[in-house]
Amino acid sequence: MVALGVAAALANDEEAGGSGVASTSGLYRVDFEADPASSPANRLHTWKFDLRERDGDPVAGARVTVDGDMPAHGHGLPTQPLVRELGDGTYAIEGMKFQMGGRWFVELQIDGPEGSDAVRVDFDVVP
Ligand SMILES: [Cu+2]
Repeated sequence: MVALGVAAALANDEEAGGSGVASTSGLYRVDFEADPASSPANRLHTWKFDLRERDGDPVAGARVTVDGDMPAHGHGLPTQPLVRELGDGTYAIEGMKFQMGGRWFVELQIDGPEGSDAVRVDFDVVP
């Protein structure tokens, strides 16, 4: 029943249009405005996400750094994306670029009022 509950919660998130991911230690939750798997190949673009505490409160003033990698190819991102706080717990990641289609992961390192934690998303970029 627990597994079913988790599946139902994930399904609800997807229906709401969000792509919510809990951080590794559970301190934060990141809701990406657009599904990472919808990222374009070989084009500079911006990601936006909402950063929340475990209880759902928006997180202000977090310092977030971004790294990404294509494990099957042994290379990372061609850019060094920068995170900018937009307010109300919303942040933008500027300078995102995936130079080819295939399997990628992106990791956000979050330093905020609740402590340090990381969020990782694995997704396929369509060439
Ligand atoms: Cu590659």
